[in-house]
Amino acid sequence: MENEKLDFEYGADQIQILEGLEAVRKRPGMYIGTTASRGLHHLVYEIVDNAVDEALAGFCSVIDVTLNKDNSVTVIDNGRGIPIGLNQKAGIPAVEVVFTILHAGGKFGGGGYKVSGGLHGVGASVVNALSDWLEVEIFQDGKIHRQRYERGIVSSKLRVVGECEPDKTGTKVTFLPDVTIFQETNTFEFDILKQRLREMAFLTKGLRIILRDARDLDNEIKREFHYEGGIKEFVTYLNRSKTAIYDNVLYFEGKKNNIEVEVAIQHNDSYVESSYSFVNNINTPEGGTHLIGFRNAITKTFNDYARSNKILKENEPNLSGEDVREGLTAIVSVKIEDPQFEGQTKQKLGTTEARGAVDNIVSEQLTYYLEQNPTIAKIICEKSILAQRARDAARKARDLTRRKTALDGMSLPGKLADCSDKDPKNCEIYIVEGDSAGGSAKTARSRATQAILPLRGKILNVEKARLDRIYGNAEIKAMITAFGTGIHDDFDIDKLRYHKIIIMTDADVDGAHISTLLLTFLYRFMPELIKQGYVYMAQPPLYKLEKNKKTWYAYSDDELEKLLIEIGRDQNNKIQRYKGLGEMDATQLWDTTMDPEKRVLLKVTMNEEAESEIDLTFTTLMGDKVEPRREFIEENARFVKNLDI
Ligand code: 28F
Repeated sequence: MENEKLDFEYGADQIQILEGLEAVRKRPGMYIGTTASRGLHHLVYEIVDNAVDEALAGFCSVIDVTLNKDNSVTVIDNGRGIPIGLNQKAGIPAVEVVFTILHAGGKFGGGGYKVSGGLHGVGASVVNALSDWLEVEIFQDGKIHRQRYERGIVSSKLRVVGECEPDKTGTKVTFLPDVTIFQETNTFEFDILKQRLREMAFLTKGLRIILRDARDLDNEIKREFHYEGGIKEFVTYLNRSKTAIYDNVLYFEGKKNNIEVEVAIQHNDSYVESSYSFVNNINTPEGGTHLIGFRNAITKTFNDYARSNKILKENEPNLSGEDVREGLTAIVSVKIEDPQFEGQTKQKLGTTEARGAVDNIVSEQLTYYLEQNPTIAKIICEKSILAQRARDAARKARDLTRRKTALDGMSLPGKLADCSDKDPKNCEIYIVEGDSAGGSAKTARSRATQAILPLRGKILNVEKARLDRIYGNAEIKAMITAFGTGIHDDFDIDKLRYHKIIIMTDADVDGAHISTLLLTFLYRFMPELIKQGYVYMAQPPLYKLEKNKKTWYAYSDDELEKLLIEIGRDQNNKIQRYKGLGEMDATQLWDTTMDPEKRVLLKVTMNEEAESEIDLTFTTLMGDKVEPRREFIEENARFVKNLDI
């Protein structure tokens, strides 16, 4: 930013302020985490967050988000409209403060106005700084007020540009992300925004959020999220492809020490816990004090209830936290002024008071609820006791394997063909479907760096099995020992023996199913492997094409079409459709799928911005309800193509 320009538009006082935004452009990562896809989408959340704050303050009921053809985004709310009057301290209109001064909400705001605030809590000025241009329109007193900024600098003053209905109020913001900042990608993904906006709607009961994709003018897509029941409906939604073991969703709310607490829970017949915690509408994947308070409360309350109602006999040990949480789906949402975050990623709530607040509110209201609903209380206690017994059996099974491995000195699974290199960075392991494909892969592989672990048939669906069965399963045991990381409390990513875990299955429906089973296992039991980018999918070809003794491979139907156009569609073209890996010999398998020089690997990633959605994807695909699965597959048509159904 040249000073000349600044001096022209502003007095000297403002120069320092503008340097604030220049810092954002110099180091965008400091403010939005990353300039990759995630950071790009974060811009939208920042603007929406401000509108959500206006909803939480009780003045806004609808937020409308539109993806425009020129790749800009428009967000409109029907709140009071950002104040346009002069801000005394800064000497510029309040709206300009919001868009041009870093941390505007906290510094210049009326204290405690901002509640939601994005992951980094930085607000609209950061979005402005990282946009090629941004326009804000405010509807107030029958007039439309507009201001425009370019790369964070005011390019046209706040002025009235037209009239609106006299009682219409609200704010409209349109911005175009700066491609010089978002170099990796500047295209918004509807599905990513959809997931986070749905989550925001669940977390703010009554608020209507509309998302439109207007980039294809002939086919505008519109989704609307509106939940009168808030997080209660969130739990129903998360459990929709599971079988709940009682009808009600338990809901507790209250305020203590200026902390607003909302909790919703329901158990299902599965064996996994799906709890999500939020602070000021932001997911806290690492939990923190609010989640600890919640867990304390339910463990204590269920034990008390089970004891005093003689469901748990005197000589029986207490239920553990894990026991009462088996099959639990829960949302814990707190709203705190100025929350403190800890941990490496600053995603763990540290505020001590939150623990007591949640514990108190949940203990008190859950105790009352159980007394009023003995049938439900009994169902939960009985499930917890079954969980306790299974956990006991699992522990014994694990101890046994531990002792065994200690005796034979950490023996690797017999079916594993390990690689000779011992530096995990260089090593990869192929998890291969079926013994015959496993055989070809063993012949084909590069022995130094590629290990092969063949699995027989379909592996256990961990969504439907208790821990004792999971730990007793041969295929799962083989993977755990091969990876070297251990599991559960013993999990240690530094002990990972391969930095690429490659799932290689047939390119058909069965193969897709096996891949999903494997991913489900990894996601539930070793999520760090996925989060840290160690998990990949191999891409075997679908077709082999031969002409004049030359060979080509095609990895999709589209690619086959292109290839046929390229080399000509002749009589003597021989096209072979591969039904499975087993149809390829070792050389072919190496050439098409395993040769690091030529192969295409898909890295498995997850949209951590909406973690609850990932959970849902797995339970929907792996659960036993047919209807939600069909709906899911229809909704995710792209995925279907990959699945080749
Ligand atoms: C499309 C994005 O940003 N909506 C917003 C408001 C309303 C107020 C406000 C916002 C007050 C002191 C800063 C109005 N009237 N949508 C939005 N709607 N910000 S952002 O106030 C901003 C702060 O300094 C508002 C009375 N109080 C607050």
